[in-house]
Amino acid sequence: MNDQSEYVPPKIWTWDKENGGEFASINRPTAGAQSEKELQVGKHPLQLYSLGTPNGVKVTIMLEELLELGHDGAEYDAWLVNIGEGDQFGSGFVSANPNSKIPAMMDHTTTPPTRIFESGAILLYLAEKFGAMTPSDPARRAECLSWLMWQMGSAPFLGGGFGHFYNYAPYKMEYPINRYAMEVKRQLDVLDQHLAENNNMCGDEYTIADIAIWPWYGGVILNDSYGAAEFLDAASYENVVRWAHEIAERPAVRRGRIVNKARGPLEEQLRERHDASDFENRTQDKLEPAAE
Ligand SMILES: N[C@@H](CCC(=O)N[C@@H](CS)C(=O)NCC(=O)O)C(=O)O
Repeated sequence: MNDQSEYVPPKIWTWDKENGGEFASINRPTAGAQSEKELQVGKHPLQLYSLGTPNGVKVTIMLEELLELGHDGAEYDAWLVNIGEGDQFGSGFVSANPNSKIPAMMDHTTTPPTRIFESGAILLYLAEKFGAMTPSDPARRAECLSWLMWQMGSAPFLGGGFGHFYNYAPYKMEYPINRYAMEVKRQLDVLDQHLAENNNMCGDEYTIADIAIWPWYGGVILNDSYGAAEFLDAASYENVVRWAHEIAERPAVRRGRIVNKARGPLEEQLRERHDASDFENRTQDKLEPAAE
């Protein structure tokens, strides 16, 4: 296929299973459960069903930060949802998230258990439940929630737009890569100008806004996502670079970012987490090669 040839849309779109790309086998134009599969439930009040992607690690970082602050009620079981194998379409997962995307969480301290899906909603739910990681002053809280929602609205252009066409599409196309590179660089400049005046996204305080934004934009800056740091001239966003490195060094971030991770170096994978000691007890020889 030639990216210069013009696509003439048919009168009615139909699903072409052969459209290629890394996620071709799991993407489909319908919603709902495709198989019967109950969710596993562990011993802790919070049950997380996720994968160590940028959306997934927002929640595991948040939970590890809460535990670091001494909120024992934030103990959690993190179950691996292998989206490459279609786990997100199992009946149990769909009842936790009708949108069939990780992360999804169940809070078993309520009767019946409360389901929460969408990573931004999970961050906010946890912040409110524990009274942490979000300012209480109304003006500062408004700023924090504004940046949280900025992330939810902006990252699809980075992941679904730029990341998809730069890294996952079956072949490289100039038009979408150009369009999304332009938008991602604009977003990085938004962050860079803001972080020139602020230590973190909401002033000095480290909040759920930082936790939401870091996995996506820190991932690009630290070259963890798409191998695009050079292409996007990530080093030129000096304030984002400073912020990304500072957050990467936080103990809770170092733990949270490896939970439910099933790709990359084996020493950076803790596929499931059921106890705080799992981090120490993790040994490389216990891990099998990553299932892609
Ligand atoms: N807006 C959602 C996005 C979640 C999302 O896109 N999750 C991806 C992995 S990062 C997923 O589960 N994809 C599986 C699929 O599309 O079938 C959130 O922030 O929670």
